Amino acid sequence: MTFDRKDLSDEQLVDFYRNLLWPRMIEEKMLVLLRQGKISKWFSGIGQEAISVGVTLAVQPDEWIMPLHRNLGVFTTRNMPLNKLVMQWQGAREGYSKGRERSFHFGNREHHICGMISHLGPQLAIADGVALAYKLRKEHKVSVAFTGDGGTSEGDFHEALNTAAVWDLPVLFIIENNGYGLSTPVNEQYRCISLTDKAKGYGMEGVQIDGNNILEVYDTIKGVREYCIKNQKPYLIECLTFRMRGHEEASGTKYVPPDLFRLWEMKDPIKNYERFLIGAGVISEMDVAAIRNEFRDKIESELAIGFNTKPVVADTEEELEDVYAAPSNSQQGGELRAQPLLIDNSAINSEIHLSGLSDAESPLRGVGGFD
Ligand SMILES: Cc1ncc(C[n+]2csc(CCOP(=O)(O)OP(=O)(O)O)c2C)c(N)n1
Repeated sequence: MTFDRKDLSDEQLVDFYRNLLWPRMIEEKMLVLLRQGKISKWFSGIGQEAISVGVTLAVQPDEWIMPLHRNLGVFTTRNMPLNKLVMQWQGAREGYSKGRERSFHFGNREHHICGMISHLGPQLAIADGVALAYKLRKEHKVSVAFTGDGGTSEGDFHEALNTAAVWDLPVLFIIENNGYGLSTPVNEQYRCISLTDKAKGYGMEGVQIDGNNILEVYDTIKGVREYCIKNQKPYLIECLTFRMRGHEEASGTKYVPPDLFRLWEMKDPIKNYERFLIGAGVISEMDVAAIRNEFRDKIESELAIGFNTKPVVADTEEELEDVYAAPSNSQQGGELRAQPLLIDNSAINSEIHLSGLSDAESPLRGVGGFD
């Protein structure tokens, strides 16, 4: 694996290393806790961290990311405290979604992370919506959506990429091609040579990169982000990697040929990057040991806080309060019911000028309206 540091300072390279190692060490601890029966379910991103971490480092902290079930590195690189993540995973009230979801099906507005939708595709269209909002507000931003190789076979993938291409939306579509969609290998998933071939079909640019090389991920995403903002266009990035554990911990890996694990173990994103940093004299073996010790201690102290919560007692009234918006003044004291959302379409349509279509022909006709 070849690392090209370009103009990154030593401090940045070490910062990348810390960001990369942190989710790996958290996950290693989670696997132990799982076997001790202290947590119930875990989707592992071990071996794929360079993608989550590299992408998150390369975009702005206030740009929305739509992650999936293996993207712990997105959450940690956005500096979500581990103790609160543990509370979330335990279904505690003190977590991010008041005990309503566990696992990675949650988001957080403050960190600009959208909760994953389990159906493996809808987050892609949401990224379109966010990018449309950036476009209409003339904000120089991109939205980012993750999908797996399996997710690319969903109808949602087609709809989201086609819409982004036709509406010229600045979206980064990141495919983590990790060889398997549950037990389905990629040769049973698609017939194109590379998933970036699909980009051509939508009339957008695409690139395939080594998803285990953090500097390649970072540099590519930084460049592509600028392209998307400047040209107001989407981009498809296929990151090659491998799923080093089972689909989820309970399901095993019997269907994966052992040679593949041996091959990809040699391409481990952390070991390779660590070797590069030591070889380049950026860090020493002693520095590595010190960082690992620091993280080990931090994980223990954060877990102690994270596990120290009481079980949730459901309160129906409070649950309903989070379902409906607060009633307006005119409704006070009256019956609470859903109100239609009225948006002035003409303002949207005239601002976006999609392909020079008239308002009546515009694909945005009807956004928020009733026709
Ligand atoms: C519509 C739908 N079908 C099936 C599932 C069950 N499921 C969850 S993750 C997954 C595998 C997805 O594979 P891929 O997109 O390659 O992502 P990976 O798990 O490899 O990261 C499946 C089949 C689901 N959540 N939604």
